[in-house]
Amino acid sequence: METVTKPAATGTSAAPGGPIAVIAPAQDQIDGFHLVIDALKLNGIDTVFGLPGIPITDLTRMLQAEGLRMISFRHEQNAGYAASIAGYLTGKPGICLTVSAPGFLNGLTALANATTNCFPMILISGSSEREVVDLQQGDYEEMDQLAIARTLCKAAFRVLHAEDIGVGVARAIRAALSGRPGGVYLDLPAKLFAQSIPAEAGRRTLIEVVDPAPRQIPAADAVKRALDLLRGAKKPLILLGKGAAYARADADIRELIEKTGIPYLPMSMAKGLLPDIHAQSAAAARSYVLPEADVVLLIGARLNWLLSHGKGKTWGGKGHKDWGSQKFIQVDISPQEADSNVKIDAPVVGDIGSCVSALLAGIGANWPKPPAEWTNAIAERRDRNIAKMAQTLALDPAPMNFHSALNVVRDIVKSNPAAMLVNEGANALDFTRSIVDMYQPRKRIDVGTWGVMGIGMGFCVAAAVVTGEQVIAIEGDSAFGFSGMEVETICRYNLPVCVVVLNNNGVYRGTDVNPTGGPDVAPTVFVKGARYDMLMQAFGGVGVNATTTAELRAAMEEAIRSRRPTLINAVIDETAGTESGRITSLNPSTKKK
Ligand code: FYN
Ligand code: ADP
Repeated sequence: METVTKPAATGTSAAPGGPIAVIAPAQDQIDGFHLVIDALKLNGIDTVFGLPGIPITDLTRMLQAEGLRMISFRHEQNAGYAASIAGYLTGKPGICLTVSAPGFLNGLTALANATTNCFPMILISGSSEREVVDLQQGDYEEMDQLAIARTLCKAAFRVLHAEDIGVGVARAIRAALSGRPGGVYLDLPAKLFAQSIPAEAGRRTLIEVVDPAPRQIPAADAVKRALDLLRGAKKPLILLGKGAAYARADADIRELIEKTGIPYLPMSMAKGLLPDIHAQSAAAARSYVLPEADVVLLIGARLNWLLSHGKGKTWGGKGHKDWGSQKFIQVDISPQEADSNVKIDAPVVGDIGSCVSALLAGIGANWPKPPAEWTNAIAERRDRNIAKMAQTLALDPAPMNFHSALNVVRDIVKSNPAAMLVNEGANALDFTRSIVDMYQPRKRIDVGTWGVMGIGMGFCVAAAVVTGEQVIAIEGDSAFGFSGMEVETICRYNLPVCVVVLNNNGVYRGTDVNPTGGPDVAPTVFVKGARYDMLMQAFGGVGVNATTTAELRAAMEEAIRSRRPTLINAVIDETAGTESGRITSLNPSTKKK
């Protein structure tokens, strides 16, 4: 196929201030720009998150000109987080488009986080020409991005020739979605965009990926082994992870839980798969059910740090490394996940939809309910915890603390169950997770497996763009700072986002002092009485300073009624909160606090 490497004057031209005119290649030719765009469109991609600059600015213009939503951010990391959660929420790979080298690196954190969380995402970055990079001749933003990306994501590809763009995009989509979803890097050197090839031949090189996430049917004997173990359990427990939420097998998962009568524990992003107020939820008896359960069915949840690696005191083990007496059944699409930390007695490998329907088929009608001693003991512990929390929530101290402020959020989410909830911070995260009940699947999106700070505003933009739903973001004041500038992006696209910054003047809280007595504040302390609400006003959004629960409630209700970009600076008692929230123990210290 004859490739025109000399740029055939494709691209854009702009009289200053005039509309951008996209110069399409000669009628019978198609250029790299449009092959990339057509390949994405052919595969149902309608939105790209990114940040214009060399060598992709024209591509961002052409994407918009060709009818895709090109959502531009102020920092690539936020565009990457947006793409990753868009992938989780839509089941289609989220696309993040960046410039080369520093832009690519800024997007890389989000790509690695997507891979860690099993979110399908493709980071597409422009890059320097191969021959210059390989000779390290100091090109503009020279970097071997493919080699670097490979270490941090599920797969990485580079396209050098226009006729390979179709295959490149197809490979990236299939890698991001098939099996365990994850992050993929697609490297597009600058010269590729201006290449043009005969249009008809070019279009024939494009691939519409067929069945990118093929069902993976579990082996019948694996299902039987799992059911035999579960049937014999005296204290069975079902643990739902975000893999179960991602799998979109909501009805089957609910039927499995309700038909068996087995108590369940949702991990943070699985909250809402069944309403948190469900009678079989053991969320409020967590530290009772984990060590007590005798058979645990993990559905799309890994026995990683969030589950104390399946061992230690959390699971009734004597010492830190001692296993408890549980037997584990693990439903996961990744065959390598089983035995990652402790023995899995019944691995069920396949996609969760197929696995749960196979388990349901095996359960049939007369499945023996768990012994009442077990379910009553859980109910007793849960009700005690709920009563204790209700007492605390009923208090309305001045200034507000996490409980009183989040009691307002709890009511607002209850009356707006379809709203998306974005959540990050330390105390702001841990208190919200246990205080704010969720009622629908895939509504709570948070820091996930890495406990990463900075997902906030990127997640807000993506959630609003791909769901159209109202978005409520509960942010610690430190966490908000990582992506705060994107409130301009939220205003620019006039997105229905209500951000609540729980402002206690610092990282964790605002009470640390400089032990030397010197002028510098302590490392964890911020400007006292900062007004984050004024940041939103700066870009035409609504900013409210709330010092009482009544002001907070009124501001949130107005934000949701108006669907206007809103930031509420909720002034929290600076002594409220603990170091690192509920994971203080992860801080190394010579003597345990
Ligand atoms: C939970 N609980 C409740 C409720 N829900 N009580 C009453 N009502 C309700 N609705 C109880 C629950 O039974 C626990 O009490 C307690 O509240 C805490 O529950 P949680 O939060 O689910 O469980 P826990 O023990 O904190 O779980 C450990 C963890 C979690 C590591 C999974 O802390 C977590 O996900 N942390 C993420 C931390 C993170 O990533 N931070 C960002 C980085 S911070 P008991 O059963 O009595 O124990 C940077 O520095
Ligand atoms: P959590 O943090 O909520 O406990 P994790 O992210 O640790 O959840 O675990 C998610 C697990 O779900 C991963 O091991 C992943 O392989 C698995 N998973 C994701 N999607 C699917 C799916 N469609 N079918 C089966 N397993 C899945």
